[in-house]
Amino acid sequence: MRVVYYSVDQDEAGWIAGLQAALPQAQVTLWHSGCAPADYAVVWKPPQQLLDEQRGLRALFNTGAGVDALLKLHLPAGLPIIRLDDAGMSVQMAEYVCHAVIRHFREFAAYEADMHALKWSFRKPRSRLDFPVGVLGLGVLGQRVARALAQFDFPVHGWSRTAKVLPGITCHAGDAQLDAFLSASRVVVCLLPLTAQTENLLDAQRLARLRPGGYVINVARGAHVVDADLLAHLDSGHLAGATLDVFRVEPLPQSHPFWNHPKITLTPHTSARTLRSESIAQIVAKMAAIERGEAVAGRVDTDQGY
Ligand code: OXD
Repeated sequence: MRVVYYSVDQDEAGWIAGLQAALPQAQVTLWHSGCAPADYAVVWKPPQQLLDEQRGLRALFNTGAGVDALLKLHLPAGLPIIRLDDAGMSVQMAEYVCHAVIRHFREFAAYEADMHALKWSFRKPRSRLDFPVGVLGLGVLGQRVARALAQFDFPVHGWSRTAKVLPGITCHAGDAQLDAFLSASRVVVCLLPLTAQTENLLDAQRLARLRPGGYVINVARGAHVVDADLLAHLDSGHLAGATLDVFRVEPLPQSHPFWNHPKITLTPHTSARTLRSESIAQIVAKMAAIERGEAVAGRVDTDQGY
């Protein structure tokens, strides 16, 4: 069995060594133009050329959570695209989002500023009932985040394309319930896949529906949020702040106004990193299942876009 690996920004040597150790019978190599035909490809943001040349693949594994970059390519009809399901990402996402919500709710940034000013002063406790959190996207990551927030007794709303029932979460579904979901939320957390339907979803009109003093957390893709509309709502005071991990252009250009905005906290697309050994174990188990002719979880529906 032959496996090719390609990534724009992961540690190639570590991945190839890890895959080779987990697949001693296979030949694992870095993909390059003209390399021998492989049975499986393990990739992150591959070039079109890889797909054009590797016509005999039995499946292609995406080593990140989102498949939007992959689905922009011309994919051979019928090629199974398999994404990671969880592989240690959902707990990281839950940590990141709970940290951002709690940092805002408990005003920890202000307490840190007070500490630097040697100031001993209390802020009035706020009621978490006034901080309903809405999670946009209830896939593996969104469900874990929603459950984690509910553990802290925040009222949690969830929104997904198709209806879901999740204990302790008020679930909304479809376009018809999006406005009700946004109006019920003060904090909105974006965990949606990026598709033609979800691009620019958080625009001026939808952000206006959040409760006054709203807060935006984007850990999905930069293109879900209309940058200028977010800035306008932060500047008007309708929104109290935003924590952003993802951007339309990454790395975020130094001239972008998000960098210096007093109400924005940002991180460099790090909310849930691909964990190499967990991911390799999952990919290798799925390859073995495919070899046995079994169906595997995490197959991407290329028409839906996730
Ligand atoms: C992603 C990832 O899809 O980092 O954004 O896995």
